[in-house]
Parts: sequence; C-alpha cells; structure tokens
Amino acid sequence: MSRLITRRNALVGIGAGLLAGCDAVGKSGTGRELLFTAENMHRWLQRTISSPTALAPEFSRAQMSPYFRTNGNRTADTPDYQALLADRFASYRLAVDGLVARPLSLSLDQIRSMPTRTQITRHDCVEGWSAIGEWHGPPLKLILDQAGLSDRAKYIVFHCFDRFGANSYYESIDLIDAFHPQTILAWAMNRRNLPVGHGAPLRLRVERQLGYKHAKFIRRIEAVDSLAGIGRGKGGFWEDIADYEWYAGI
Ligand SMILES: Nc1nc2c(c(=O)[nH]1)N[C@H]1C(S)=C(S)[C@@H](COP(=O)(O)O)O[C@H]1N2
Ligand SMILES: [Mo]
Repeated sequence: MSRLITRRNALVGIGAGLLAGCDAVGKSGTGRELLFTAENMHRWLQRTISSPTALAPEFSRAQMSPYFRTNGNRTADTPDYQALLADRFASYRLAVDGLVARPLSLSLDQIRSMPTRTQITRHDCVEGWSAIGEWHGPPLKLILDQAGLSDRAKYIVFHCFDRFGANSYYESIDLIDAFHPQTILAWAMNRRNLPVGHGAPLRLRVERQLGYKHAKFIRRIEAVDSLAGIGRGKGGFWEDIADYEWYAGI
C-alpha cells in the first residue's frame, strides 16, 4: 500500500492511541463524540506534523494511469444540468457568493482565461482505488480573491448539480485547503476538457484529501462562517448520510 495511505493510517492510529489513554473521554463520551474528537485529532496531527501548505506528491506523464475510473454520480440527472449539457455549457455560470464583497457569476470562457495550474496527482478514493491523472484549472484562491472573501468566512462550500435521491451533492473545505496552491477548479483532465463522467464543466481538486471531497459538477461556491445551515449540517453529502469524516486528509 502507498506511503500516503500508510501515513494516514499512522496518524489515525496515533489519534486512537491518545484517545484510548484518556479514560474520562472514553467513559463519558458517546460514540459520535469520540469519532468527532478523533477526527479533530487527525486534522490537528496532520497540520502539526506537516506544514499546511505542504504539497501532495506530483507525478510525471509516464506515471499516469492508463485508465481513470469515474465514481459516484457520472452525470447530473437534473433538467438544469441536462439543458446546460445540451448547449455544451455555453450558458453555464459559476456563482460565487455568501460572505464575499463582490458576488461573481463567471462564464466558462472567463474561467478558462484565468491563470491556470497543471498538476499530475494521485486520486485516492475511500473505497480503495487510486488513479493518477493530470488536472488543469485556476487556483481556487484566484476566484476567492476576485470575490473578496470576508473576514468572517471560515469555510468554502461547493454546491453541485447532481443528487442522490432528494439530496444534492455538496462538499466543504476550510480556508487552509481553499488557499492551498494545489487546490484548483479543474476544467480539463488529461489535456482534454473535463468529461461529463469526471464532473464537467468544473470540479474541485483538493489534493491533500480523499476523493469524496473533490466535488464534481460544481454550480455554486459559497463562503460561510458555519456549516450548520447547509444540508444536514456536517459539511458534505457523505458526511451527512454516512458519517464520513469531514476532514479526509491523506
Ligand atoms: N458532485 C459529485 N462529486 C463527487 C462525487 C459525486 O457523486 N458527485 N463522488 C465523489 C467520489 S466518492 C469520488 S472518488 C470522486 C470520483 O471522481 P471521478 O469520477 O473523477 O473518478 O468524485 C467525488 N466527487
Ligand atoms: Mo470516492
């Protein structure tokens, strides 16, 4: 298994060990409080051991996976997305709002004309598969700077077009990850426009975290000071329905 996954397991192990040594927490806490504490511990440990701006490994073109699977939703089965798809996203607009000085509504042409970062990174899905691909798009920082983030903003939320049943997919990250140099809004993958299966026209790459944090089919980016009012309040679709960790650092 990879070095990164090993490091992640080591960190979780350290967190669990510290918790096991803390009887008061073990006896009084419910399972959920313990998990929540372990998760905070994981975030704190990772951020303490490695610099918040440390880069995820990058690879050469020769190391790219010949096949990169699609996972989760492979399209957005909603009329608004299907209408955009039919005109090849000509009328797509990315909304950027919430705690910002200047709400934005950006066309794909505007997004594609911004300075870009290209990175060949490994995607690690919680289900146990990985793939190396090349991603291309503007750093999220440039878009947040253009919108003028308020001092009160603590999280960046990504609202997606797709849903599972009645629940729309969404995800969120803190400002350390939002301003990380490898956090980009990818509009190209492997030097082609982002395919529908991989989240066209725009998806997040947040390279220090597991796959489910990389929101595909983004329609709106919202800056908030709390995650409580969004979805069921745990900061993401899988966090809400399956108790996945909100902080999925690798
Ligand atoms: N909007 C949206 N984003 C999503 C998902 C999804 O179902 N919908 N699945 C997540 C999961 S679990 C993974 S592993 C990756 C899969 O990205 P890929 O299809 O490009 O492999 O997207 C993530 N982002
Ligand atoms: Mo995943």
